[in-house]
Amino acid sequence: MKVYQTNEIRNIALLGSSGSGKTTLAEAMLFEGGVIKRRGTVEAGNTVSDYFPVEKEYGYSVFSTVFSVEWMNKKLNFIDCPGSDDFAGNVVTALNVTESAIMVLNAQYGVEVGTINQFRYTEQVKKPVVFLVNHLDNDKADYDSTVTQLKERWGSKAVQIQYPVSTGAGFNAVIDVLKMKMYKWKPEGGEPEVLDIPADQADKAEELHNALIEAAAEHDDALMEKFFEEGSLSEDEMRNGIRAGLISRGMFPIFCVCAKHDMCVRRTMEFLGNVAPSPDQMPNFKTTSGTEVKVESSGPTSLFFYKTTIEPHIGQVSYFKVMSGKIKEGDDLINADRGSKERIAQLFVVAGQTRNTVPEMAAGDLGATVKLKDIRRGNTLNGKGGDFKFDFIKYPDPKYRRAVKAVNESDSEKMMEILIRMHEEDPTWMVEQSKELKQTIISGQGEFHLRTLKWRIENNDKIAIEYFEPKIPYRETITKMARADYRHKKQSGGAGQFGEVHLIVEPYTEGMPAPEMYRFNGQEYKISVRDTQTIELEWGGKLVFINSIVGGSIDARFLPAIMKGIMGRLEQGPLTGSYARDVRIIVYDGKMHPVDSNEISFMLAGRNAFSTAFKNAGPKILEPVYDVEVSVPADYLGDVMSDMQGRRAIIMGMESEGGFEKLKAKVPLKEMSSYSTSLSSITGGRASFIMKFASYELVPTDVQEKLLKEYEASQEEE
Ligand SMILES: Nc1nc2c(ncn2[C@@H]2O[C@H](COP(=O)(O)OP(=O)(O)O)[C@@H](O)[C@H]2O)c(=O)[nH]1
Ligand SMILES: [Mg+2]
Repeated sequence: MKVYQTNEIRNIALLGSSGSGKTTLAEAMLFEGGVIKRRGTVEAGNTVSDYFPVEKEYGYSVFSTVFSVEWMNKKLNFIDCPGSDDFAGNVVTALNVTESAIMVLNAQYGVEVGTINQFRYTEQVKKPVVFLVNHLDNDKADYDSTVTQLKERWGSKAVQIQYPVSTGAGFNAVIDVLKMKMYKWKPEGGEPEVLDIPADQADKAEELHNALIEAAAEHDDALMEKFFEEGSLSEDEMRNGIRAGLISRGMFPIFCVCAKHDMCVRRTMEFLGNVAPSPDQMPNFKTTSGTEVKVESSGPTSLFFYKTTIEPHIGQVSYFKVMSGKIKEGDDLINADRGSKERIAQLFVVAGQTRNTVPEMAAGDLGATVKLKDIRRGNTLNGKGGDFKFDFIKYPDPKYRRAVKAVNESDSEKMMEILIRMHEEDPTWMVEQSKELKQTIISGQGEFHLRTLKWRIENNDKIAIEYFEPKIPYRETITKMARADYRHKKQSGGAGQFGEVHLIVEPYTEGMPAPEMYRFNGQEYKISVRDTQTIELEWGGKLVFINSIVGGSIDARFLPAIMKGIMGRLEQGPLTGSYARDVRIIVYDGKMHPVDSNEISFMLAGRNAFSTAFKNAGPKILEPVYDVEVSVPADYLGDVMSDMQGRRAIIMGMESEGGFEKLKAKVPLKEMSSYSTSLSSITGGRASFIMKFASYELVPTDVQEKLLKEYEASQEEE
């Protein structure tokens, strides 16, 4: 392959709901580009894009696949992304290293929740979107309703550039109102016949052509002026206006295609080559230090590694974008994140798992290399004069978690290694060895996402693992003040132990006044604050520890031990062994023994005095509550609402948007355990949700009682 310059490159993410036809389209483009001699099919499991065993097993794309096609002197780099929201991490990555996105739609279903989800990701990174309506040969295809749904949601920004003469089994022609030509295909697709628009289509084509001219003129003042003066624009001027509209996201062109029969695929690639923005036509990237980096080959060499995979027989393949400068085979670079030196022994243009070497790549290009010594996804490698570091990809928050363990204890370490490696491959697979829950927790985007991980570990690495319900990171706190004292006394053969602590506990609230006087059972306790320590607890919330000892009843050297005892009890709360938080403690009195008092005595006395006081202070369990947002087609709203109400949800609001309802609620994490599965069964996979930690809230009394019983039972088992 020749070396393409920045303005000859187009980087495009292939998006769209599962089954909309992205992988089939990729296959047709690779075929038309001469990269493959025969088109495979998803059904036969022999496509270029779905080459991972798990993808063949499921018949879905699970990982994004990079491939390049040369078309009309342009280099089109595509990233075919999985459609399921469970694999959103791949979509977010692809959108960050490409300049525009094709959103494939299935003409049978129109705008799906998958379409909306993936469109949301394009909004987050402000990338141009071209709508491509596929499956036009399907008898249930409804192009007009699809266009109506697009306009309902995106208004006049959704502009038709093409429409099919007919849909269903007879589909073989498209009217293109940019070119003002009809494209017609033989059953085998491929090269079209380019014909004049037939008379019976002339009015409709003219109307859409004028609408397109007007839309194109809108995005460029000079074109607008020309349009007002002359009432029309040339084809090239329309292209420039459309490109400006794409880049500003003021215009989302609508195209037609039948990927399965390879119809209108060439025209789509032509449009991308002619109109989609090249890397240097989009806003500059920012480094972690805020420096703006222009995508130009005259700049210092800098590669950003956005993806790594382990491939059979070759090991790690590392995918990069040339952020600045040029890269040549044999170049030595420095890893800005890890400091290590790397030689780029080979440069590859990839198509799935096939790789072809190229001598050089220009700024903006997408390439791959192998056998790097010390690379991680997200690293930047710089040549001389380059000291850039990039970290611009923001991954979606996890929304499904499971505890995991190896079926055979002896595999645990290996399992951990693999899980960390998998996180390297898909950053939305997050693994954490939770000290608090004493579990290894995997979190991801959904049940399917974690099931895929399990499949890979069991089939590729031959390690059996099992998932189970993860514990909930509850918290404990108090709701009123209480006083307690505790004497720790031990007389055993050797040294004795003695320590007595008197303390008051009360709920901590930000900005509460310094303590002065307390009254318990009619007795007054005057407080004279000698020292206050405010500790931000690593698990959230605060501890305020006040020394109000007078008359030396406890020597100051024992206060750290008392604090240590209390911290130990905060780490393992008195109610259910969960972290306790937001407590103010005033140690106001105590007793010592000249010989037997020591640190351990006061640690234990402090710990137990605190426990007792805590239990008398209206102790409550707090649970993590999440803000949940569900996007659901209007006709499923009722079912989703009642299901939500069964999850102790507080509905916070609702918004309607183009036939979809956005439901906002606050829901305890406990109730969200397998929400992705339930939601998908309630709505037939036509809804989706996002969730974000909001706050800790008191659990209802019945839930508290249940948790206390469960904890007691678990203690008896131990
Ligand atoms: N009839 C018809 N089927 C198609 C078309 N494009 C894709 N398909 C089928 O739709 C299914 C999903 O296609 P796939 O490319 O995997 O979709 P993806 O999930 O978006 O990658 C497969 O069975 C394809 O054969 C098309 O234009 N017409
Ligand atoms: Mg696919």
